Amino acid sequence: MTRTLLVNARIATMRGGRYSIIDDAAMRMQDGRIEWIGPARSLAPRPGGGGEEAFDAQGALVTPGLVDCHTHLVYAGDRAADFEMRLAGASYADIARAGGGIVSTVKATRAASNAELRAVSAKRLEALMAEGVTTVEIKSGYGLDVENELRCLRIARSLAADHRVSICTTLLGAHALPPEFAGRADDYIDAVCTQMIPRAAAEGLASAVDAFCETIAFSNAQVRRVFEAARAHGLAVKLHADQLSDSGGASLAAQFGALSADHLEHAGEEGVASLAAAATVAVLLPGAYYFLRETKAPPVELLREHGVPMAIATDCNPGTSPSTSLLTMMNMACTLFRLTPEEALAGATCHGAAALGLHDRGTLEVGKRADFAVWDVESPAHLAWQIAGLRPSVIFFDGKRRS
Ligand code: DI6
Ligand code: FE
Repeated sequence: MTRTLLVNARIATMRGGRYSIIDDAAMRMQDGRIEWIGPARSLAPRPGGGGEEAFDAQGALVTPGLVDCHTHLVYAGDRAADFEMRLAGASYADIARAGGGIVSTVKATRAASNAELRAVSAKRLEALMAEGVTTVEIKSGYGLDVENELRCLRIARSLAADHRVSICTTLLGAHALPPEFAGRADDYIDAVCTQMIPRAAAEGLASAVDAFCETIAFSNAQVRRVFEAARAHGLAVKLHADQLSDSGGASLAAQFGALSADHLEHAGEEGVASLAAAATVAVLLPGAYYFLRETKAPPVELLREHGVPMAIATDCNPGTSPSTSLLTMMNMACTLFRLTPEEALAGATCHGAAALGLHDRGTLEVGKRADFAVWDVESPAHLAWQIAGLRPSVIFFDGKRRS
């Protein structure tokens, strides 16, 4: 049995997604769960006595462990050449014709050995963890055939064996059309629905299914089929929705009770209202917006008005958001999307957890997981203010000190 008592902390519980501080707070933990939290002056002696290890936060800010609820971090190769071409004025289509784009990452990923793919993925995961991330979602989507999609999910899951972090996996078979199915998108969707989803479900490799709903990816009708198959196999759904155009993605996600609708730059009021009605989380991905030099920001004001929770994530992927810094995404959510630092913190904790359907974390409350980060800063504004360089001084995962 592990018993720990955190004292002398300024705790931002993030309860209900709201920011408020308990000054001079204490938090008692047992076996990875929070047993008691509140002002130190109200702390009663442990019932029945018994020792506990004390950790003195020395007045530092304590937040829930960060949750990165949208990453594609299992991939091989890089896209630096695409980046240079785009800087020189090439379009997405030019890049694809020159052998770049998503298909080049699929090629590199398929060619990588398990050990190689695991090693590069572990590095990205470790970079996220160093900034206080204690839960990460990892999507497949660069295998694009049954065996490679399942392989990427297996590698993602295996990372939890030697990293002290929670990993949640999502099957994104409907990410792009693999070259061998050129001109046969419906046949590929058949393979996703009749092979990938059933196998991922049967082998317990994914807890959710995602798709890229876009003119350059899959249509609403195709996504609907994917979601129906997910539902039939008891898997939750999420959607890359309205990133490049308003294609009704937000409404489609809501219709299926999706955990989250992600990107949403082009979502309109109808889509936002449907997200609110379905209690679907909006996941904002400012890294992709920045990297693609988009000019249309997601409808943050409408999301606020309709009370849709806004999560923030890295979207870590080689093509549109090659980042492993959730803190930088918090900065960008503030500078580019005009979130407040408190909203950004809620987005990287409480709402990030909700976007994964995980209700045992993301806030610091009795009964929740004792995953938290200790920061030598004053306020959420200090967390979101810096562009790179900030690290928590201490991270606890599952009630135990990780650093
Ligand atoms: N939306 C994106 O921005 C990325 N995937 C997606 O569904 C692009 C991924 C890539 O270009 O490799
Ligand atoms: Fe993505």
